[in-house]
Order: sequence, then C-alpha cells, then structure tokens
Amino acid sequence: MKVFVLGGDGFCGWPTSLHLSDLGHQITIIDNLSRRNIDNELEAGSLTPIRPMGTRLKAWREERGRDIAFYNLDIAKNYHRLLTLIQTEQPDAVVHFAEQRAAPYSMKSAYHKRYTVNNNLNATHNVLCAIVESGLDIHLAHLGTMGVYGYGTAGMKIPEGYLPIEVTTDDGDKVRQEILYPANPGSIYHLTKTQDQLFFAYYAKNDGVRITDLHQGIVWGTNTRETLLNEKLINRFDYDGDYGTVLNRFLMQAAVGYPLTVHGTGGQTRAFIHIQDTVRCIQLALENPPERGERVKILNQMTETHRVRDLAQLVSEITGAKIAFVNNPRKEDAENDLHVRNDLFLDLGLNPTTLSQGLLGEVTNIAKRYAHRADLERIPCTSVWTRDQHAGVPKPRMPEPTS
Ligand code: NAD
Ligand code: USQ
Repeated sequence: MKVFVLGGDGFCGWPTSLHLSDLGHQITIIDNLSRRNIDNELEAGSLTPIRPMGTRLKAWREERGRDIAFYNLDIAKNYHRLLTLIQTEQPDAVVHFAEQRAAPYSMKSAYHKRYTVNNNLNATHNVLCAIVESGLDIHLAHLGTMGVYGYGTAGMKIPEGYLPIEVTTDDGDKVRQEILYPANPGSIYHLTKTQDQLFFAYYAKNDGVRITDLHQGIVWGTNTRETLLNEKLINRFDYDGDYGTVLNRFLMQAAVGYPLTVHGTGGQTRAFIHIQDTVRCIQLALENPPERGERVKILNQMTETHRVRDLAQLVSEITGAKIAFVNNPRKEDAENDLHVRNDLFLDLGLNPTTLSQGLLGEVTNIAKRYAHRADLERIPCTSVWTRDQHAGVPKPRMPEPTS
C-alpha cells in the first residue's frame, strides 16, 4: 500500500511510519515540523534525544534498506502542494496525525486557542477537500480522541462512536436511530476533534469518502520494536507541563526525584494505550477500511482505564516516588468513572500491552536513562483554563523538587 503519514515526525506518527514501512508499505511523511518549533517557543524539549528528520530517515535506510519520503509542508495552509502530492503520488491511504494535540497548550492564551482551531480544522478540512478534488478512492484514517465523549456516561460503557437512541414521533411511533455520541469537549484542543467528526460525517455522506476515526486514549511509553533498532530512531518523550501526558510525566518525575504532580484529588479516570499498540491499531485500521458509501467507521483506540491517583500510587510503589496533590489548573470533574467499549480492535486481533507489563521497563530504560536531559523548570503545568485563573486567582500550587 502507498500510505501518506501526515504528522509523521510526531510522537505517534514517527513510530507508525516505521512500523508501516517495515511491513512493506511505501511511506511518505508530510510534516511542517511545527511540533519542534513549539518546543522552541516553550523552551522545552523531548526527554529523549530525537534526531532531525534527515538523520532519522538515513538511519532507517541503513537498518532496514527501506526509503521513506519526506515533505515539509503545512497541510493547514499549503492546500495546493498537498493536492499536487496526492495527485502525483496517488496514495491508497492517508493517516492523519497532523494537528496541535496538547490540551494545556490550546488553553494558554487567545493566540494558542486560535492557532489550535485554525491549524486543526483547516488541516482536517484541507485533507478531505484534497481527497475529493483528486477523484481518488483514498482511505483516510484520522487520530481522534476519547475526549470527544467527555469522560463520563449515564452508567453505560461508552460505545464506539455511535449511540443507539429511540425517539417517539408525533404519531406515537417509536423510531430507532444511531447518532454520533454527544460531544462534550474539555478543552479547545478536544473541541477541534469534535468538529473534525462533523467534517468526516459530512464528507462520508456527501462524497463517499472512506474514513476511519480512531478515538484514542492517552498514549504512554516511548519506543516500539522499530524505534528500538537504533538510537537515531528514538521516539520523542514529552514531559513538560503543556505536552507531557500524565503517565509519562509521572515516570519521568519519579526518575528525577520530583513529587508526582497529581491534579486535585486525582479522581479523574482516563483511557490509556501503549505506543506499541497505537502503531498496531493503525495497521489494523488500514487493513480493515470501510466500504465506499459506508458511514464513518469509529473505533475506540484504548486498552485500559485508570484513575490518576491510582497511577501515581502504582508509579510510587515501583519507584519510591513521593506524591504531591497540587491545585488542578484545568476545569474538569474532580472525580469520574469511565467505562469504554473497545471490542472492535480486540476483534481485529489487538493483543494489548498492559501497564503491569511495560511500566518498570519504561522507568528504567527511558526515564532514568535520559533523566540527565530533564529541565525541572519545565515540569509545572502553568496553563490554566479560565479567565479567573488567568487573572491570577488561584494560581496552581506546584511542589518543590526533592532533588
Ligand atoms: P505530536 O504533536 O507529537 O505530532 C503531531 C505532528 O503533526 C507533529 O510532528 C507536527 O509537527 C505535525 N503537524 C501539526 N500540524 C501540522 C500541519 N498543519 N501541517 C503539517 N504537519 C503538522 O502529536 P502526537 O502525540 O503524535 O499525536 C498525533 C495525533 O494523535 C494528534 O492528532 C493527537 O490529537 C492524536 N492523539 C494523541 C494522543 C497522545 O497521547 N499523544 C492521544 C490521543 C490522540
Ligand atoms: N494530570 C495530572 N497531573 C499531571 C498531568 C495531568 O493529574 O501532571 C491529569 C489532568 O488533569 C487530566 C489527566 O491527568 O485529568 C489527563 O491529562 P493528560 O495531559 O495526560 O491528557 P489530556 O490532556 O487528556 O490529552 C492527552 C493528549 C491528547 C489526547 C488525550 C486523549 O495530549 O492529544 O487526545 O490525551 S484523552 O485523554 O483520552 O482525551
């Protein structure tokens, strides 16, 4: 298969590109390197020493004898370059990772909200428009988020995208339907993903575009079988207050002796998936596309759910790290239960990597190994959700590092 990987320099996109290339697919990465520029803006960086794209691709060629093409372009802005690439290369599938993906970054200021909306919505819409304009029957696989659902239910498991409902007509008849699960975003970033869903529903209905939307949980871990082949292929590991996600942050904090920063009571329950399973899920999604004219295929790409304070406890038990309960900089429920269906991927053969299998290795092989690269000043989450917080009341209380 010829596959375009949009956002192929990122945390999920890079290991996915290698995995698909290793399976024999012909890969083209398109990425404007905006994530690396945001690192410059935030004066932060990956805990792991990620190499420039040219070095990465050369190392992959040396390891596996396979070429991956790379184009540096902004898919939210350079529509005609994107269209021309699609027309000339004629990919069978496009995997779309190319969005601003951090909730805290999206809430930092009006600039960051507007950037996230402009970037993410235009990126997604340009891809859809270009697929239609090319006239090709391309399968689009998009990385969405569990956060489109919000994180609670009325006591049922969150279904895979669609909610069965029954309405009573004016004549008293009962009509059954399936509708998109009601969107309930918790940040401007998550909001863009809920809007993406409407683009997809429309283009599937109007133009018969074959679309898979993968509602992914929080990805943890760093490396995959392919990125482990050579240190020059290493994947990124974000730990800063904007881009670091909770479990990887806890692992890194434990490694540098920084108390684990649990927001509020840590009662937030979230869905998780290991990066190795992410790349396998993308493979499975590409191997099982929807039919032309079918509604958007939505799969929940997660393998387990955990409460944040339980994760902190687990990491603390493994490492001896202290736990600090800090003021929550976000506007979110203090406590929630989360039950999610993920039967579709399990039925396709996903064999999940569980926290219990992978956690210790991640602490030792990555967090401790690269701890010397950490900048502890980048750890606190300084992005806040509301105007009152922006006005300075109350400011998040951050723990003092212990070493
Ligand atoms: P990332 O920021 O590491 O990677 C995104 C990549 O897209 C970056 O390399 C960036 O430079 C590129 N990009 C962004 N805007 C672009 C544009 N306009 N044109 C070209 N390239 C652009 O993020 P990630 O963690 O790899 O996430 C990838 C996708 O998966 C995102 O859409 C995210 O919403 C989704 N997702 C991620 C997680 C997670 O925990 N990391 C969880 C659920 C869903
Ligand atoms: N949290 C802490 N301490 C920290 C960091 C986070 O307690 O140091 C808490 C947050 O308050 C939140 C939870 O942990 O309740 C998750 O935060 P996160 O930063 O790990 O994840 P989130 O902001 O939801 O975003 C991440 C990815 C995003 C993806 C999403 C999937 O950055 O791209 O869409 O996970 S999901 O959470 O399922 O919506």
